[in-house]
Amino acid sequence: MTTPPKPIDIVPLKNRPAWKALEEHYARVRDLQLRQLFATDPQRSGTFTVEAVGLYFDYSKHRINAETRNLLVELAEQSGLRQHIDAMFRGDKINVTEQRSVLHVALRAQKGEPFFSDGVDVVPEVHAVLDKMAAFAEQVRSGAWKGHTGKRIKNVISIGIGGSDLGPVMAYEALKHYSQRDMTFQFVSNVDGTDFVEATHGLSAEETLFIICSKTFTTLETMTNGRTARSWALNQLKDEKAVAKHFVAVSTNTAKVVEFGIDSANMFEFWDWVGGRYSMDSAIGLSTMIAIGPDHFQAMLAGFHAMDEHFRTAPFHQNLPVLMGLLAVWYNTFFDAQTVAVLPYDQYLKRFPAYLQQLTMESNGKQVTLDGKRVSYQTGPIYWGEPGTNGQHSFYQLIHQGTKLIPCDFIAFLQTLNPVGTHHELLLANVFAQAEALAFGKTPDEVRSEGTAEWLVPHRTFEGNRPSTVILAERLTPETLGKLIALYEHSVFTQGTIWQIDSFDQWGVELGKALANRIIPELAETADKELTHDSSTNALIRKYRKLSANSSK
Ligand code: G6Q
Repeated sequence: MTTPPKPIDIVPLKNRPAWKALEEHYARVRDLQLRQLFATDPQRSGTFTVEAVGLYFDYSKHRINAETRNLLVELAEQSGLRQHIDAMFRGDKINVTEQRSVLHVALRAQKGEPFFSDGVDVVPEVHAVLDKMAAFAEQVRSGAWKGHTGKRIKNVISIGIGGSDLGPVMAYEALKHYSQRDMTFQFVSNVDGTDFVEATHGLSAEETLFIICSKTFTTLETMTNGRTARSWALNQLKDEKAVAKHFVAVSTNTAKVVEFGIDSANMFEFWDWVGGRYSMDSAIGLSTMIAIGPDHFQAMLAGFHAMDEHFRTAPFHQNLPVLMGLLAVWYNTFFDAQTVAVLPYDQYLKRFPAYLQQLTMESNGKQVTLDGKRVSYQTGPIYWGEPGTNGQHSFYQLIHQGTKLIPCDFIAFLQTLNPVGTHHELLLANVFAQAEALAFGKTPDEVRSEGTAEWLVPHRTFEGNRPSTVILAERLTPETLGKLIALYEHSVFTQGTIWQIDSFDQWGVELGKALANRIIPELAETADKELTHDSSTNALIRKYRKLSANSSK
């Protein structure tokens, strides 16, 4: 593309009246104490809790008052959020730097509900691929799909990286309870050969199906792992024809899939209007569908869709993704909080924070606005986290008593999928207690009243006033998972819209890839060949050459 796209007609962030009002407001409310806010308003919990789409979203333990919320909502309006949402759903090319529509919402559209990209309704294609996935998934699950030697498939290995991996891994772990237990599911992403070797350890190629997931089908890691998988399988099966029964592909690039040796009949398509990190509910989720079955997959899509509709239609002050996004802006941009901790109190969600790291940080880790100007405010916060209660015995110390402000998202389910003794009550008591402890802390006088020696009082005091959201759902189901993911997707969208950045490109991953491609042949060259990097990089390459020369002697 040689000409830049039309400039976006939005007032720069710091010139919006609501922004200016928020700056003044922040100076007045930054020292508000949650203890006091709750003490003076017995209704506070109700005022700052929204129940929608089956989620209970309690944001009362945030350092805000009603005016803060109103100003943040005004900021969203003045940032063109309403128009931007409409533009996304309309299929406008809101991924400005790549000139693409952003239509992951179409992946979960119902039959007959149209979504357009370049004037074409994409929903019939989406459903055609979903049907093809369902037929294939059923064949594999039932054993009707046989491997080259006639044995049924017991092991599925999904090969991909980034957006073509993190979603499927997370979803498999999250929905393991619903998965077909006589099959194994593995995910290989890292170009480190260990990933492949460990995933295939002890497996028989006769019973193994590889799904090569790559939007471009050119990604170094995936192609390398894909080729290794091919050799591994053919080494055991000794017949090129076996590829047809043991390899399928998910991609937008038919030519490259065929070049790799996979029949286009065994390819599941998706489209360039689906961003990698927004693709887990496209054919990239084929492993998820094989694991949990087409009906559960459909239920997950229905969950996504319910949240999409809520985001599209609910007034902003009751709109869960909008509220979540506005709170992220409030802390990140005004309080200068650098991170958000995501703390799911459910072991099945152990990969959820890792998944969200890509979704949030690849989307909003940007330093220029849509028109290429350097931002003069903080953008994307760092997202991180671990499942509860494990984190309590490790990094929570810093959240409670450290010098940094870390807003937390607690996620919990009222019913467990695995009722064992009193485990679930203990789990829930802990999540509720953590949010309470963070918000209200423990004053020096309270510590003293317990008989603590004076010298220990400062160490045992909890300042409190540490903000958190508590998100509750009834049960972890495929549908709930879809809702939770879409909640974060649209929260990211809300933040990106306010900061006026492109949440859908990822130019920041390019430089490292290009430099690695330059270094790959240099590592293999003879020890004395001239290197033209900086002195540090040159020394690292020489160190490798020397060591690999010694080890090959
Ligand atoms: C996500 C990114 C990135 C991408 C991977 C894999 O939004 O675009 O993480 O998903 O680089 O790319 P391929 O699917 O093309 O192999």
